[in-house]
Amino acid sequence: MPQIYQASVTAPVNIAVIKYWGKRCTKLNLPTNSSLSVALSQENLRTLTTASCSEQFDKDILWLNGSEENVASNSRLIICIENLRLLRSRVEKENPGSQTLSKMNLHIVSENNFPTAAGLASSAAGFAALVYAIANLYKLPQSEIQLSRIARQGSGSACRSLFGGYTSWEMGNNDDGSDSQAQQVATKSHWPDMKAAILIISAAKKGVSSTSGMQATVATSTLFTYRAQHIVPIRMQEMKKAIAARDFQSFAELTIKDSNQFHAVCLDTMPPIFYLNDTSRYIIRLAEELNRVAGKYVAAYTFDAGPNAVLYYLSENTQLVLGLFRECYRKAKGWSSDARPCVPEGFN
Ligand code: 2P0
Repeated sequence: MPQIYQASVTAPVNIAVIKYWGKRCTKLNLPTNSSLSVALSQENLRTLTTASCSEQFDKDILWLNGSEENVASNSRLIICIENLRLLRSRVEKENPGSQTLSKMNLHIVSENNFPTAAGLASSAAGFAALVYAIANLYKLPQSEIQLSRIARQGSGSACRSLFGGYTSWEMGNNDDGSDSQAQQVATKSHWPDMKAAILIISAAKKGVSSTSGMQATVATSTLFTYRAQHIVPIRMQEMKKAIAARDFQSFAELTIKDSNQFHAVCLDTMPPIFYLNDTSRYIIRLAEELNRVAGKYVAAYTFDAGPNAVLYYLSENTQLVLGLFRECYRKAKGWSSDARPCVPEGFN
């Protein structure tokens, strides 16, 4: 019976506080601006992936949350696997006695510990876990930074899920993507008081996918061009400084402004893209009112390509922030039946 080789890893969901939106090269997933994210706790949100290979497997197969995916029609998945096989074949060439794992078919089993229908970004954790699991299976010498260039080609935001804590994706300058990679800015333990909560407003699948939404934005929005060239580079520096100094006031202001600008850019796209709904805007007003009454930033909100909110707050304000949002959730109309008031999160 041929041997089965196997490796398992987990990867966290990441939520950007400086948003990635726009590609300068769709083939290599090269972004038009750098971005920065926070990895959420793996207790509540993570992808667990097991990669195995064997001479007895007759084709590559991926099972995603129990259902078989068609690998042959998933070009991004194929690119990731091909890149990893190439690196493994180099290892085999340099170590003539080693097993030729690069020639065997792969079986990949990937599961999220959160409902896929929760409307939360799962492709980032998914591609990060897949790349890392195969890299471990192949015992590749490449660092997480180097592997992030491969995960990036699966899904842009996936490159940031190879790290815990605070991670930047540096857009790079090269046309071949060799310097478009993620790196850790700070560990989770650097800022122990930082907390996050997710407010699941709707589990519905988003109307416009990120990939097609950003292409429409690149083609039609002038605000987008200004943002990418003149605003994000400054915000990236300011956000790194805020994190290094554990300065919640600056962190919150930048997070809120960048979320709102990302949605303004979506609105500036032709035809306009609406990811926020009435409940999202209600949450924005509530957080703004909370901060106004407190006279400082207590809760920082951010929204990705969908209506669900992520709130960042300091542990000293947990009762205040979660109490308010839970209370309002109970009373508010318009929260869909699959909504959950909040899922308090730590960080990975
Ligand atoms: C982000 N988003 O920085 C931004 C904010 C959504 C809004 O990264 O086409 O799923 O696979 O590279 O990574 C979503 O985009 O898109 C995303 P692809 P991806 O998190």
